Amino acid sequence: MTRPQSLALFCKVVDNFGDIGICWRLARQLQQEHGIDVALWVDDLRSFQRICPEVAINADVQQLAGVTVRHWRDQEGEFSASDVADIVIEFFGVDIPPGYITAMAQREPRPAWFNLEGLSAEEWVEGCHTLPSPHPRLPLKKHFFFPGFTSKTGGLLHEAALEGQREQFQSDQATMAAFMAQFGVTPEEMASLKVSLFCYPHAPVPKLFEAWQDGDTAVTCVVPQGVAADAVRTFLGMDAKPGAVRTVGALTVRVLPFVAQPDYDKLLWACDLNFVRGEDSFVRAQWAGKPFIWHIYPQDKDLHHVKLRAFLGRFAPALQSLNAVSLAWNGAEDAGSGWPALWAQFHAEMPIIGARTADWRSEMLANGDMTSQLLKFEEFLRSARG
Ligand code: TRH
Repeated sequence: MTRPQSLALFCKVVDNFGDIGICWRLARQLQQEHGIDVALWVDDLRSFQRICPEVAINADVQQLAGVTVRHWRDQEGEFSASDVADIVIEFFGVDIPPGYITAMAQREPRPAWFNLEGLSAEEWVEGCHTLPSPHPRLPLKKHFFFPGFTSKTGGLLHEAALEGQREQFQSDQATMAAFMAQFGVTPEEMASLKVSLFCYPHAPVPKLFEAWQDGDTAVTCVVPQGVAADAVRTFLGMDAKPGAVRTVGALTVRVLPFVAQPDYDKLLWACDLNFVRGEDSFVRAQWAGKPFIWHIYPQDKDLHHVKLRAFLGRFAPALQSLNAVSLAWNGAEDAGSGWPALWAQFHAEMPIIGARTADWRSEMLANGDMTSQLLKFEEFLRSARG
């Protein structure tokens, strides 16, 4: 039984950076840790460039960190069986080119075909993880693969070297200070409560800013360019460009550039509290081991509130201040004018929340990393086929 040598990963950027953020992380890990020849097909190179500045936005094909990046346009009729990889992954159920699917059916042996789904803490995920879905016409079977928070799901993306890198960075104050200083963060700001802010535009940022500004604790909020742009511009009274900074009361807001993906990890590691969103930054905050607040991607009929509650129920059902701030931040409960009290309770409980986050990280690591789980499942399917 030969091990898979090649893999094609198809990614459509629906919006924002999570789709390409996750696919780029997965592609690099497959290549670097498992020696697989990866072709990453992506339709939006401009978004990709925001998280990976080395991306050339006009290149049809380019090599980046050992991965072949292909600009996915409307390539059709260009595929033969020999173009098909050993493993094919469609991310979030994107429609991969019909010509490629036809070529998959012509290939011997057939490739393993996965639909890599979005992350949710809901219970039904365990029942759907690894379910097959036969093609209606062709001799092909696709399997659903769900990341998740339990041992009955595919786990979370986590690179083998990540823990060591984080521990080294966090144990060295000078390295952390130098990292933050490149964005203008001063020693005085380093000594304050450092908060990174990444959220969708509808988050109640002005309420939180008010609570911080009127509070007793010096807070430095670092916010990458483009995030909560209206609220940040209003607070600053000027354009929210990298380097812009203003202090009002106990709060300093400082705008950073939108950093490359590996630096975003360092930002999370260097801060005392992280506001994150979507899927990928949400997972990275869990690995950072610092208290975090999740702004979930909004969905119709408030389905995201169900998902948020499912996560909080697994992560920290007993931590009241964390639950209250998370629900209010996501509009699942109305905090009204109660933000100063919510923040004060949360701030007081930050040591317990931090300890829980570190325990949670160990629990999540014990589930195994998603990339290895995916390859194990592929191996299982191959051995079952004989
Ligand atoms: O950008 P997002 O809102 O992406 C979302 C979610 O993934 C959502 O589930 C999906 O359905 C939707 O896109 C289409 O948030 P997310 O998932 O955290 O992705 C952000 C990526 O950007 C992540 O890889 C971290 C990276 N990043 C940087 O590289 N530099 C930065 O400065 C920041 C703030 C983020």
